[in-house]
Amino acid sequence: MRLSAPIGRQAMAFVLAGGRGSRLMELTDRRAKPAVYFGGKSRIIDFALSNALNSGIRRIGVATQYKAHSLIGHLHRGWNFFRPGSNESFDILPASQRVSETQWYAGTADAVYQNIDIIRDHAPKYMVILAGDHIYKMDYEMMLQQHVDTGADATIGCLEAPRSEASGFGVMHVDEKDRIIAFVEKPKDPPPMPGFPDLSLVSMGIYVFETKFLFDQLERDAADPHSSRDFGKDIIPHVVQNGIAVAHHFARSCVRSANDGEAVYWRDVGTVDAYWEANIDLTDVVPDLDLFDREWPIWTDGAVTPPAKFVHDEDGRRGMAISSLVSGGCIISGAKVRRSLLFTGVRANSYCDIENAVILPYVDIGRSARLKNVVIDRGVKIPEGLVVGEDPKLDAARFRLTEKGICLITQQMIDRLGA
Ligand code: ADQ
Ligand code: ADP
Repeated sequence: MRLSAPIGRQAMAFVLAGGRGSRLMELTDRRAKPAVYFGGKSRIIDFALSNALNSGIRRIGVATQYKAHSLIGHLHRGWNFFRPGSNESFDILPASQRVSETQWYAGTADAVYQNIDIIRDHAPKYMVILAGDHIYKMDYEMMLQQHVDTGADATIGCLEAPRSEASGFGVMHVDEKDRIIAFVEKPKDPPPMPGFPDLSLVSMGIYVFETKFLFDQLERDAADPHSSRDFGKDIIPHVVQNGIAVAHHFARSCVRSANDGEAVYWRDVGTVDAYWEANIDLTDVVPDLDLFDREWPIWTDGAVTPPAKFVHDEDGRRGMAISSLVSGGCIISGAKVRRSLLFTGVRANSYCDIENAVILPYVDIGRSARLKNVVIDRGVKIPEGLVVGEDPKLDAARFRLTEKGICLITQQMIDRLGA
C-alpha cells in the first residue's frame, strides 16, 4: 500500500507579492514591499517563502506586479534550488503575461485567477495563498491539516489584534468551533471579540483551499462585473456567506524557537516606524523573533562576501559594534556602532558614531558622521561629518522624518544636500 504524500507535498503555495507598500515611503520607490531588506540579511518575502519550504511545501508561485525588478532578481538569485520534474517548482508570475498581455492584476484574487493554467499544470490538491509582506514564522502544515480535518471550504489564518488597530484588516466572528460566522473587510469600527472589548480577531490574509474549490470561486468571481477581484473584499465574504469558512489561530502554528521571546511574533512592517522598530528589536539580547534557529532557517539570497571585519584606524581608535547585527562584507574601521543592523557590505569609517541605525547593503559612511535613529537605503554614500538625529528641524528639512522621529535617508536626499 502506498501511503499518501505528506500534506505539504500535496499543496502549492501562492505568494502575493505585487503590492507596493506605499507607507514605507522612499524605501518602496524602487522596489515592492516584499523585496525590502529585513533583519540584516534577508528580504521581507523570505519569511513567507521560508515558512512554505520549512513546512514541506515544494511547489511555489510568486505573483509580482509593482516595481518587480529587485524582487525578481532576488528570487532568481536566492530561490533557484527547486528541482522541476521532482514534484517541485518555483514560478515567478509577473502581471500582464498570461490571460491578457495588457491587463495588470486587478486584485489579489485576479493574480491567482490569471495563473490558473500554470497552477493546473502542477496539479496541487491544496492551495495555500500567502501574503509576501509579513514577518513571522509559521508551520503551514498545521493549517493544512486543520483544513483537511474540518472539511472546510476555506481556512483563514487569523490572530488577535488590538481593536484600535483592526480597521486595516479583515475582521471576523467565529463560533465555538471556530467556524467564521461573519467577516468584514477593513471596517471603520471593528467589532470586538466577545468578552474582550479591546481585541478583534483579524485575518492574516492567508488562506487554504482545495484547488478545485478555489478555481470555482475565482471563475465565479471573474464573471461578476461588480467584483474588485480581491480575496479580502470579494472571495472570502462570499465563502463565509455561502459555504464553510473556518479560522485557523496563528498561535497554534506559530513556530517558537528556544530563544524566541515571550510574544507570538507577527509583524506587518508597513510603515517606516514599524520597519525600523522591528529591525532594531532584533538587537535585543532575547528578541521576540529568533533568526538564529537552525531548525527553522530563514532562507535567502546568500551573497558571496568576505567576513565582517573590525579594525583600528590609523589613530588607534577601535572599530567596534555592540548589541548589533553585522552582515558579511562589512568593514568597521575606527567607528563605534551600537544597537544597529549593518546589512551586507557596509563601510563605517573613522570617528563615526552610529546608534539605533538600520543600514541597508553597501552604504558607505564617511568619516566623523554621527547617525542616530536612522534607516539608510541601499548604496547611499553618507558624506563626511554628516550629523543626523540631533536636530529634528534640520532632519525634517533634509530627510524623511517620521512621527516617531526616525530619519529615512536615500541617495537622492543626499544628492540634494550638495546641490
Ligand atoms: P491588505 O493588507 O489590504 O488586506 P492587500 O493589499 O490585498 O492586503 O495585499 C495582500 C498581499 O497581496 C500583499 O502581499 C501584496 O503585496 C499582494 N498584492 C496586492 N495587490 C496585488 C496584485 N494586484 N497582484 C499581486 N499581489 C498583490 C489583506 C486582506 C485582509 C487581511 C490583511 C492582512 O484583504 O483581510 O486582514 O491582508 O494583512
Ligand atoms: P537590487 O538591485 O539588489 O535588488 P534594490 O532593491 O536596492 O537592489 O534596488 C531596486 C531596484 O532599483 C534595482 O533592481 C534597480 O533596478 C534600481 N536601482 C538601484 N539603484 C538605483 C539607483 N541609484 N537609481 C535608480 N535605480 C536604482
